[in-house]
Amino acid sequence: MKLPFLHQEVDVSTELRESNDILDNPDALQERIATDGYLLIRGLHDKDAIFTARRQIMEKLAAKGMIAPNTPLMDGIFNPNYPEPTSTGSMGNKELTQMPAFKAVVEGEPIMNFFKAFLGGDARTFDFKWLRTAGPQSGSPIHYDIVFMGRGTQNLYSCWTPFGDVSLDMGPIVLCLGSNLFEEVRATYGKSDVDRDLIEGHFSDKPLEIVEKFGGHWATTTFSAGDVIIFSMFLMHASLVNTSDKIRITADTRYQLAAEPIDERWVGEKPKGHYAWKQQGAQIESLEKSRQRWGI
Ligand SMILES: O=C(O)CCC(=O)C(=O)O
Repeated sequence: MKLPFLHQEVDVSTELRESNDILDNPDALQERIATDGYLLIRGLHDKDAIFTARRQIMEKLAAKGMIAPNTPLMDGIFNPNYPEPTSTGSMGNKELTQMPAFKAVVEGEPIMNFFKAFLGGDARTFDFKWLRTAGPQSGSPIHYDIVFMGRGTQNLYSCWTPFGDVSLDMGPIVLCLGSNLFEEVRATYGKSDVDRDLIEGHFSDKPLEIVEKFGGHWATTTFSAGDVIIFSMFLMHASLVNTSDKIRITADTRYQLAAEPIDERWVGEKPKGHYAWKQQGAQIESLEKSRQRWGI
């Protein structure tokens, strides 16, 4: 199906393989993520837990004026008169990410127990949480996560959690299947660190270029409240353009073995975060120049 993706119309498959049938088999899960690069789990979370958090997030957004007046709060319809992009201030915003109802999902038993079994030991999550309030016309760029959080173990996973149903027009996450096996990309871009190298962070502005040049194909699915998708640090992904009038509320959070080294930028009471990348005065190398330097 052709879907709007950054500034292109892209053929995106709308089917992803579910892994619910192998949930109690960590070896099979490990084998699958090594092959596919992701695990889609339907209904991992209790819907009530998701909707409780959703309501509280929506209340905060409504108090800021982001929800269209006289519309049902839980629909999350964006107020077109809101003066700023919807994503402003949501990522890592403690007012939202420290809410007990939010933490009850992203640090709750279903996900922590999943990672304990999957990783074969006690798991922990980064203290910093990326909560996204992605409004109309938003979409995230194409990247590997490793370039943003690769200073600890590489046995690290992202989990994308929708706080509500996400239809195709709400800009769901989109994965480049096969990109976990792009050896030359892994060996160059995949060894970067945005704070050290001051690169753009994303790998391309053109989803079609990726598949033409490196192979793979783009895929997404619709999500229901309670579903999660877990993926490796080396799976290229982005999000589609949100062409609806709603705010897409999702979190992406990170999990690893508690005993392994952790990227210090994302831990503690006040995680340091990106201390150089895109900070004032930072000279960011252009995408074109980075790609030339990497020879890809
Ligand atoms: O939700 C999005 O828009 C992008 C998510 C993402 O980049 C991630 O989960 O690492």
